[in-house]
Amino acid sequence: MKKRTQKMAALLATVSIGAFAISSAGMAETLQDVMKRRGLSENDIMAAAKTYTPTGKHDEFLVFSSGGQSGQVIVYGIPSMRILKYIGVFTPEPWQGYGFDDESRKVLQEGSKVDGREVLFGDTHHPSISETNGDTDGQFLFINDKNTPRIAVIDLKDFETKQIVKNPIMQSDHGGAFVSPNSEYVIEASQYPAPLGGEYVPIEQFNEKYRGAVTYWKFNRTKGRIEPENSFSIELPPYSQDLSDFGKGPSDGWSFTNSFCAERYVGGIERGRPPFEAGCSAKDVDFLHVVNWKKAEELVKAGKTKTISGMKVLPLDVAAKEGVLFLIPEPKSPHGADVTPDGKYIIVSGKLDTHATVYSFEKIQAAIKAGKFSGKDEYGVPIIDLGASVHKQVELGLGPLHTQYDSKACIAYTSIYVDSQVTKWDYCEGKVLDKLSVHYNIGHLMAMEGDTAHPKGKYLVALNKLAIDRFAPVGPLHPQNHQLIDISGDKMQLLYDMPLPLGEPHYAVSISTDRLKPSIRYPSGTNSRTDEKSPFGVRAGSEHTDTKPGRVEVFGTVIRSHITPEIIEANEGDEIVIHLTNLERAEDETHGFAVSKHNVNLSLEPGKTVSATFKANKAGVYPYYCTEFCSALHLEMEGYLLVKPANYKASTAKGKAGSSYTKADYDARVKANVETQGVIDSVVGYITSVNYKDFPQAVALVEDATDQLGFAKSAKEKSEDFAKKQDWNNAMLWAEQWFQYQVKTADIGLRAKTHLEQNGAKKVQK
Ligand code: CUK
Ligand code: CUA
Repeated sequence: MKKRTQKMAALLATVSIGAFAISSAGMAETLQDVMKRRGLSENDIMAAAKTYTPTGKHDEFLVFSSGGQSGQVIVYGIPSMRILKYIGVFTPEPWQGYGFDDESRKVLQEGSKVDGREVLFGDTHHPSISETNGDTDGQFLFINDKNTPRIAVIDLKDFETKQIVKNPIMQSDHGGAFVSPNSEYVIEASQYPAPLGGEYVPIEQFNEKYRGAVTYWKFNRTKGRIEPENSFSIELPPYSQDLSDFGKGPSDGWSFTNSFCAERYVGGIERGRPPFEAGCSAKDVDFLHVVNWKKAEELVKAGKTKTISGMKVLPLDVAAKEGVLFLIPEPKSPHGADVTPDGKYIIVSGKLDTHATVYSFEKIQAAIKAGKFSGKDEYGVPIIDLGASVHKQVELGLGPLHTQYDSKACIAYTSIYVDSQVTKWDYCEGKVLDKLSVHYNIGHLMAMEGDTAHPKGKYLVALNKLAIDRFAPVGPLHPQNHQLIDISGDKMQLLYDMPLPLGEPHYAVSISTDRLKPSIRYPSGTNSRTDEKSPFGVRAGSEHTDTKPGRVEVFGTVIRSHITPEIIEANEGDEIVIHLTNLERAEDETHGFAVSKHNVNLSLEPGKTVSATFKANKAGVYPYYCTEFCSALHLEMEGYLLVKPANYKASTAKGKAGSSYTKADYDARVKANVETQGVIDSVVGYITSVNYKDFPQAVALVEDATDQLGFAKSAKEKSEDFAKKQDWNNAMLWAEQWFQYQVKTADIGLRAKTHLEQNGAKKVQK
């Protein structure tokens, strides 16, 4: 017993000598020595200095990267390139309990149940942050799934997926998710043409019956959800629509979607036909779709739509006739359509052309007004003359793809796929300014807030398709490679290679960290997936279990370091429903909950209520436990699910669980507790002797410690009650529980003390 108290004092001592220990270590090597030993140049040291982020310092920008086929979103910081989080979106993610608790499974299943099948992966391509006046506002994140056309809504208050909407008319998508300047709509354009609504039509009727489409999903910002009933689509010709962008400023109210395979070619290698790749690139031009979505919105309101699979669709002939849809030729198999920050131009690059084409919105409007069309396509859509709408065409390199913008006017960066380069150029003047080689085969690239009305410049990330020789080999499947580039000067400088172990990420978006205001806890008893109070949340002391034939329903809680209840009894074949509420208020005090040999793994962040429903299909003894190392007695945060066989008769055999204790045990425990209280008092003495109230982090820790001390007090009272009744067993056990709360108090107190010492707390006059 004495030993534990001594340990506590030793712990306290290490806190005060820690600073000395650090300064005495590592004196031998100089910076030059390290450079020599590791073969680093001065340039390397400069790059390191520009990215290295010391302990405790935060990144200037956060990046939300597509996680590709992993169906997740990857969150990392810039300039450190440290990964902060994977957000489960279209795929179950066990650590966050995503797809394992009933609440999140509902979100996932709403999006993953497709015609009776369950699709548990997503090919994520384009994330997009909600915008206000064309600038990212940090409230919501959207991302599309190319394979099973869907859009997910992630709330950036807690970085959780809240909603997945399936596109009922498309069979694949690509041109999403991108938001209108005030996030009224999230756009999703189809990729591979197919009959709208998913019916079967022979491929020979491709031109007649196969179609593309673009969907405008109505976003309700107050609710934080997409409203399918207020969303609409526009039917498009069966060209392979590719990427979309919304206009802003002068071009607000319009959207732009490029396409490839305007040839409408259908391959069939096995039938002796040349492959898709030949037929889809045979002609010199494809079409940029120019859409007046505000006008489309009016026509939808006026009832000019047909309904396909519950979706309001503006028919192609109506869109063509009513001035909603126009086409402009674009050179050879383009990829990317990126509106400039001022909304005056749209840049489209041809994958098989060395040029980027800068379209002028003003010229496009003039041509439309004058009715100057070079003709119509087979579906009656007016075609605007390329020459009449182009501002500049600039030769950028082999295989230009995507474009991002700088904080400096007229400056753009375009990824050059075949040359594996980034080209920096001036789209106003049509001049190339700089080129930087990257490794290898860059797809998208991303500048800080580089697709908004006010890009921040500073850094650029190249999202490379291959990693080949960049990292230590880890088998035939290589990591992805995101390369950080400094764009603050005239010349671009490569700073850092980050391997990403999830892929393939296509696009990423960034935001100034200070624009994000995520919460650190939920109001107690919250269903985080609906943002509402859970009907299953309970407060401390009102935990209970409802048992009915065939069903056991538990309303429990978790808090350092126990789960209530600790024993759950059921019969073989019962349905078990466990609702748990995390009673913690303290930051980062997440508990987990897993049940032996069952597919149950929950994550309970402070305040959250989650539920698990499963079948106890086999009799046995199943330990359950907390999966997060939450406190010194984390391993003891455990319990038993006892599943009795059918027709089980209670055994008459005598049995015993645990040890028994005497008055001497109790007295020794109490004595040790009193000494521990002395340690706690000294920590409290230090904290209250300084200006801790000026440190919000310390204030939060002190609040938590006060909570724990309150629990210690009530355990102490219980032990004293039992002592009065001379029930030494219970008296001793409650005295031990009293000690456990003291340990938690001391642990938190020491954290506060360390924080205050490291952040220069000052003595105050009492
Ligand atoms: S895409 Cu993959 S590199 Cu889906 Cu935006 Cu261009
Ligand atoms: Cu709670 Cu470990």
